[in-house]
Amino acid sequence: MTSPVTWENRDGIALITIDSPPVNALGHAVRAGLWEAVEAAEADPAVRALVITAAGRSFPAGADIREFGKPPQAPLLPDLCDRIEVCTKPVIAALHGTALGGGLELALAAHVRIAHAKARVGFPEINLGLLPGAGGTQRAPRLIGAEQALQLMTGGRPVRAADALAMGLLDGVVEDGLTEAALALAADLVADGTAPVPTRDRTEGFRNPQVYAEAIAAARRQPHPPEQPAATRIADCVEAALLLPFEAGLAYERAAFEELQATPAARGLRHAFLSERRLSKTPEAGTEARPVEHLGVIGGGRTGAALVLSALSAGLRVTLVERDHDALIAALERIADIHEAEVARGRLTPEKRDEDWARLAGSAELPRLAEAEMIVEAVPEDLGLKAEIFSQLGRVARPGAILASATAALDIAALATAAGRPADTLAFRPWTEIPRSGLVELGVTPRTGAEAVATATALAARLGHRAVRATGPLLGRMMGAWAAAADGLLLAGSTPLRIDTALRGYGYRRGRYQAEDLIGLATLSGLRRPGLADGLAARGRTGCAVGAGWFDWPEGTRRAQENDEVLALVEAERQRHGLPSRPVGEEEIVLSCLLALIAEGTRVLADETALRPSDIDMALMIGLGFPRWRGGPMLAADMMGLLDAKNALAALAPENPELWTPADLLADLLKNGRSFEDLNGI
Ligand code: 3H9
Repeated sequence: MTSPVTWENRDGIALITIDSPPVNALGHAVRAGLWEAVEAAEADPAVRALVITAAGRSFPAGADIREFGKPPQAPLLPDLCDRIEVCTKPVIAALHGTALGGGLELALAAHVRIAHAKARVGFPEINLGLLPGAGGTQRAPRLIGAEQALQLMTGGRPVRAADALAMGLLDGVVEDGLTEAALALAADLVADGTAPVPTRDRTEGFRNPQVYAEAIAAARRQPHPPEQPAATRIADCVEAALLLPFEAGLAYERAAFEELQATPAARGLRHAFLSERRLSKTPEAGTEARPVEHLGVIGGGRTGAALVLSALSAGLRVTLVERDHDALIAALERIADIHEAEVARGRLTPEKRDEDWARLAGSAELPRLAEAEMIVEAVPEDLGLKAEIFSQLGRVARPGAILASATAALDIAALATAAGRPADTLAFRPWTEIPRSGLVELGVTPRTGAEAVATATALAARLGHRAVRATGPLLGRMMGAWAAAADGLLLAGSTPLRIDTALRGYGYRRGRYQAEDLIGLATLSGLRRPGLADGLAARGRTGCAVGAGWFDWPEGTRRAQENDEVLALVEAERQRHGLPSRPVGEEEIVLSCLLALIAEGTRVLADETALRPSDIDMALMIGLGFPRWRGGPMLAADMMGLLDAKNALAALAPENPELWTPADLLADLLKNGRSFEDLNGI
């Protein structure tokens, strides 16, 4: 097998090139190749200095995340960095693209660093629940002190090359000709004859120990949310850089890295990173999208208005169609109000608002959509109404226009038939329940064409959303199960407040009752518990976000009476069903809601609604606010152990078999010793 690392002698300088697309991650083959290249170049008497560079879009963007959790293979990255640092000939790192994490650590182990002006460097490990584990916590503070090192490592955001140069992390920045500049620098160093100082022996960052110690203390005082378990250990390691000899500091960092790597949060965050990228690996990936510059939206309610706004914001022309003149005026006013509120908050300039508004047209006539390249229908969930709209669209839309429905629940195949354009019809459902959630569910039928999926995926990305491909309602089903479990706990004796508090304690962005108003509560509950649904629906929309005010959310209002009203309703339901009230603990709340998601997840997989478990996890993380650091319900099932999950579900099944019985897939996985993770592919 050819190595992803090659080197050549360029006038006495070894030019070492890493070539491992897409981002030159420091996987085993790259590490082994680099080690060999450094050994060979150092041993070669014709070589006076070394330049490490990378082909393609970037200097290494970090360690290879896909290797984490697997047995490590030598040479390990920290050892490779040490090897580079002790090289007896000067080593220059030439950085471009995104030199992140282990990539930056590799550069820090070199003796000199030069970067392209457009390069960005940083330590994003904290976003994976980790800390820089290849010497970064020991070398960076030696160059730039504790305050800036901590900012880079606990903030996780990369900085521009110019900023890195200003702080002393880099030694030079060039606008052009990076490799030539690095080779020239190497030649100068050789000519100069003075041996470069390895980073381990640099002390600029330790100049003021008191300032250094204050920065550590300040970092320790910061609140550390559970999704960032590494923050305190980063402060410990940066402190160790000052207090311990270099080798001991490295050992301290290594132990902290390994400890963090084994935490469930690191596993969850790693899973989230990979799952997010896996979303785009669909059967239609690689198909060219049709251009969409003009979007038609039918229905200016909550979903429709949100779509119009995000499409305008992305620079598209939009035609909004409503059923009549009055409805159109109301919808346009709704959009204008949101625009004005954005301007008042300073999130939109008046000029941009005017530009957006100029690209918006409104009409009460469907034929006005004849020029639109994609049309999204977002009217209420009524199959008859939607089928009528799609049949009209089949007649008026231009050939090749993508016809989409924002339906969360209905049969898209029936709409495709009504339109008479099955290859161009699909569901395009933006999930707007969580503000700025950024998820679009694409519902495809066996007859949906690849170009339609590619076009809808591209539009979702342009609107700033991730697209999850499904063959039917995915998130709606998952949320229905989650809500039904919570409603069951309500009837068993809990309260909206206790349930929401427990769910938020687990890490959900919102509780079940914060996320829904009473109508939503009734609708979702109606999937499984008509009694409660009817009771709540009869009261109508008496209060917004039942539990919201309890948490002092800005958009919520605390109206004790409304909550009392809900409690009274629940009590009446309890009595009607002859259910005793019992204490329900936080753990039970969290576990029940999770198990309901797991059970529904097995069904969603078994009937092939979702492509893979990690798509379900991602949909829940983005769309429902499931805690990212817990990795989603299907990973949670793997972590809890599938046998335990199956037994816990079996214990609940008699209460509501429809909700708690998993698909046979769960038993099959158990029988074959497999996990949900095994179904994710690469
Ligand atoms: C670390 O370094 C630990 C060390 O301190 C200590 C070790 C001992 N590994 O995001 P994109 C893939 S921890 C493997 O779509 P973009 C990604 O999966 C690491 N693969 O592109 C995707 O693959 P595919 C610290 C990686 O332009 C492709 O590259 N580093 C890695 O929007 C394109 O990715 C980080 O946390 C990786 N490290 O963004 C950086 N990185 O084509 C994580 C990317 O098969 N990476 N891939 O779907 C990023 O932030 C972004 O990917 C980056 C590019 C900004 C680089």
